[in-house]
Amino acid sequence: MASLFWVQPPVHNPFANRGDRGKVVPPVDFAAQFKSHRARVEQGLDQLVPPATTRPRRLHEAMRYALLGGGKRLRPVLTLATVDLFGPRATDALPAAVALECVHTYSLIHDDLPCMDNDDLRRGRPTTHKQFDEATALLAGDALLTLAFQLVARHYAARPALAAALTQEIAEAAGSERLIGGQMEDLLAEKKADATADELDFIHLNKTAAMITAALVSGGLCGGATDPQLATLRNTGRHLGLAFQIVDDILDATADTATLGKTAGKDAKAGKTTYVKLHGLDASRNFARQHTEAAFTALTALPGDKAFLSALIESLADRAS
Ligand code: GRG
Repeated sequence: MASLFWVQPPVHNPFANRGDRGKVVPPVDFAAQFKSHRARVEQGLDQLVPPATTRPRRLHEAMRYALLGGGKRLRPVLTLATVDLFGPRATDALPAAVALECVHTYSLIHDDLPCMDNDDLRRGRPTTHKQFDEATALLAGDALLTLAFQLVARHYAARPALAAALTQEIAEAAGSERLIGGQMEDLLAEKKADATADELDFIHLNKTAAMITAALVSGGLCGGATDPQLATLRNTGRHLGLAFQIVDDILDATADTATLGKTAGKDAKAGKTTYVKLHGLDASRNFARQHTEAAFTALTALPGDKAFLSALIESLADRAS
């Protein structure tokens, strides 16, 4: 399968050509479905984020620069793909999907700042602080994080229980024990010669897997998932998040800057502990494969047609084949 992000041979996907209860269905047109989900996300971002002409203009320009300048849109597409599993009576998950992309983009803006990763390139363009200035980038990140919760409160006001559940899910994923905690431990680990495997797992489970899990769970919440189904989505997100991060480490070590759209080889240059540094390339590829297969296994407990979601998971693993 040729994915929209990269071109690699396919891995075995137990859901390919199969719908619910193993019923054979026509092959999923992954590229077309991804494009359609992504187009919905782009439109949602454009419409739900204040126009660049909003006062103060410079701040809204910076928010839109960071948000609308590319990116795979993995998290919002995961939300839309997940809610689709639950059928046509689900609540529209687009505002939640946009909120997740706002949180993710804020974290990228702040991660790129000189006081953190000090990067010049993001999504193939100058980072927000390079394009504007540090203070504007900091405020644009703050504003995107805040906007995420404004969107959830506003768009799910008629469903207060759903609004509360989404708020809790996204806030916990983005908070001090998950995304920000993972980032903190990442910064602390950089100051040491070597991080342990346990520290590396904490960093990746929280810096990477937490937001991916929140994307799946938010789709489930909009779809009215039961508690066991939400637990399954968390388990899927954990494995998918770890696979995604391991693949990210492999790509940092093997791909070039032009392909990645961000500076390649940064981890090794910074002496950073990664899966590749701890375990080597082959073992890292095996770990990524194992977590991908565990994500496929978890998916079997969910309702609906899993063909697109599983093809998306498969394409993420295939980036490092
Ligand atoms: C500043 C609180 C705070 C957190 C920063 C996102 C992040 C945490 C750091 C960026 C560096 C990094 C390797 C994070 C791991 C997660 C990850 C791979 C993020 C990049 O996500 P992609 O590849 O990016 O989905 P696009 O640009 O496609 O959206």
